[in-house]
Amino acid sequence: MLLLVSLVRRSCLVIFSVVLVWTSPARGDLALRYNQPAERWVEALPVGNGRMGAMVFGGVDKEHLQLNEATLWSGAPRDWNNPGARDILPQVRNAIFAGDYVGAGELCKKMQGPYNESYQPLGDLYLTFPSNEYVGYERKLDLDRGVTSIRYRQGNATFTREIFSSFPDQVIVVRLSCDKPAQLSFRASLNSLLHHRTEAALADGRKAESSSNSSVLVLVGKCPVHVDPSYLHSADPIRYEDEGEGMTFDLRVQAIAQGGTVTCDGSVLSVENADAVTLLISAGTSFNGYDKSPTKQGRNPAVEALRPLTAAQARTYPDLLSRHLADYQALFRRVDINLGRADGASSRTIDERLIHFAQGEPDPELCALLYQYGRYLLISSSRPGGLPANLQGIWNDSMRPPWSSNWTLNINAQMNYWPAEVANLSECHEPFFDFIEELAVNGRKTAEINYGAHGWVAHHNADIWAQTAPVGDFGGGDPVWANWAMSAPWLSQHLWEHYAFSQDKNFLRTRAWPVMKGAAEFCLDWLVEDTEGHLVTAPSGSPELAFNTPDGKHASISMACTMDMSIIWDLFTNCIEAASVLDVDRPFAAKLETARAKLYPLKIGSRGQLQEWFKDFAEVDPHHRHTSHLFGVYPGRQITPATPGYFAAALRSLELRGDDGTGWSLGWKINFWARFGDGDHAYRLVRNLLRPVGGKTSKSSGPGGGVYPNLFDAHPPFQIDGNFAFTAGVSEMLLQSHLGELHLLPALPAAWPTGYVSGLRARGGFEVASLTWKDSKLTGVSLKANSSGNYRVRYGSEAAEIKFEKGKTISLDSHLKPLN
Ligand code: FUC
Repeated sequence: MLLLVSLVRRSCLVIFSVVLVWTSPARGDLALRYNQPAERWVEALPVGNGRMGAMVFGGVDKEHLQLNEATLWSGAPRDWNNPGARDILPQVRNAIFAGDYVGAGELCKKMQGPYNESYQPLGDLYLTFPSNEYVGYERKLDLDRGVTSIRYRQGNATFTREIFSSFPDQVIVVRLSCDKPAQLSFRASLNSLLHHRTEAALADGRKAESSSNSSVLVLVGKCPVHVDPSYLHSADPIRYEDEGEGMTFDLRVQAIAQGGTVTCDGSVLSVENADAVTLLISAGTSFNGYDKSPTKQGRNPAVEALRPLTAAQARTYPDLLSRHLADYQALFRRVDINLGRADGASSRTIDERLIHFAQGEPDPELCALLYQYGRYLLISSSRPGGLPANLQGIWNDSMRPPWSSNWTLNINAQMNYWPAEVANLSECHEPFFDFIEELAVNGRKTAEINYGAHGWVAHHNADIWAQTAPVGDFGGGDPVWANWAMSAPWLSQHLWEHYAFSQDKNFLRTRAWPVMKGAAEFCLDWLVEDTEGHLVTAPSGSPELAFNTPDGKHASISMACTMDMSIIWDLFTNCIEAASVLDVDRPFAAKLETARAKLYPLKIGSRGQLQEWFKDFAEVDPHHRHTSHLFGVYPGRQITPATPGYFAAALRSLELRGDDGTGWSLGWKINFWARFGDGDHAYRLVRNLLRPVGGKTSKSSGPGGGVYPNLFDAHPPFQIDGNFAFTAGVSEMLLQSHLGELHLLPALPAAWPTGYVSGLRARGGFEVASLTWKDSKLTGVSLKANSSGNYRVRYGSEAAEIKFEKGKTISLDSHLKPLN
């Protein structure tokens, strides 16, 4: 019991004094450590600046950096809309209303467009050294510095490599050094899976005439004009047009040596007897925007690569490093988290820790590490001015990556951004807003051409060209996923959430509202009345799950799936609130209120579960990875303790689905259990998500997802959304703010009895200056508000109105003493 309780009982307005400057306790050990080089890609360590990424393997005689550039994609803008869809839509609806769900699905195929394009791997840098004999090997990724490093000894010399991807300088930096002089000799070469050639260049970019004055190795290449998705079995999945369309690129590596010599013959860059070497890796592509041909209207990739390289050449290594640290730590150090300690655990390598944790040994620091790794990955894969993190963030070594490494919009792309606001990386959310605005432009055409509807629509998949039509190659995609049309309202939630956390009305007015309103306009046109006067979506599918039809068949398309209804409820509710905050479009908001009241209602099924479809159909796969019908629990706010019947039914649905699933599915379930206030059940999913998958020393210990040795989330295969959902989920266990109040420690598991967190953000414009707990009880909290006013703060079943002052940190500590 806390004094907070008695404050509520006296129902007085409490004005807390402004005190407490939060001094962060020493930051925990935030490194992923290994005592051997990576053999496989999922053992290598990622660095990234939002645009340029590298997977660092750390081999002693052969270092390998697998490189990426976020804008390198196959294809070009094209017309994917399907004018024929307009005539099919009424036929689909007739079939659905007649109960012919299989027939409706078949008809849906006729509304599809082409498949989306694929994210492409840039290339590989190899460094070959004379000797593979070593002792004292250590490889690590230091999350607090955003630097990966390798250290080993050969004879009496200690060699060190430090690698980071700099956002301020837009290059990847590799520093090789040794504690003895003239010991660094190696050969560097570049390769790429894409069509390419290499050449030598001078430091100023001109082509080198002789090897002796060249210090830059250049690889120029071209992407295919089309790459089929990995799941498509086709005769000709990768198509190039050598003289025609296809993105071009330029990758260059420059060696700057202290002592020794540097030469480049056009295929190998050689360094001999140097004391230390800085390699600068730069890349540019001809990408010039989602709506521009990368050949006819493209940028000059050589210019794009040379600009940052020229600027970086003029800086010393310490300068490059300190600029990187200043930029990176300004974001990363905003959140500090400690979930407790277990003796000895953190001194082990990650591979060992995963195994011990899976065997039941406590390792709360591993949970905190994975939490911060999610933040590291977001900072490294999503920066203002760039593209949003795709299915693999920015790290991909394949020309046909899983699901094209695209933006899959029925859960995955949104999930990538769940931690952005709460885990205090709001800026990293920005590329997603830009992308959503592009989809809104293209989606307006798709809505009009395909469906004769206002507003904007997007479907299951998007690519760098902001593809908005349903994919499937005009009939080849399964409508269970391909025809899902609810991306626009779900994506709009992200802009609203940015406002909710930041209280930035200018953003709400100028950027969020047009996107939200356009999505709502589409929904108003897309909804039709059923025979009882309810508004339903038709066609409608619950991603990506089929149901058993009353006549014993499998189908996926019907009407008013719960997810559709909850997403639209969410959008309309957010729009109504936005119109009120901005005092705009009141008649439109009134229309939305009327429509919201008529939405097909949520239903409770025969097993006490929240119905997934408009009828109580049985799932073809009762343990399916998607839990779409629970959108209203998370990330929505329709199903809460204020709707106890639906809340209980949703919880029952989650129990029926079980505790397994793909990586991202496990991550979503952490968030659900947090919202259900069950910290121990959320922790069970935390444990499942940390299952070791497919390492050299670790075998998959479950049927579903987990993490690889480099802590990349395993769908499997690697998919980054599970990493981000983990960070969001743990945040949600410690702080919630979706119900118009700040809820402290809403789902603390018994496994984390003592800990603290600082830097989490909450809707309403709050930031946690500190939150501490001991013996599973809240022991201290101080909060900072970005506006003045009263706000409710809850701990357990008790709540108090707190008066906040703009910009001031309010400590509640003195009011949290146990009463007895
Ligand atoms: C959807 C999911 C898959 C995977 C893919 C990228 O199709 O059902 O599990 O996450 O997206």
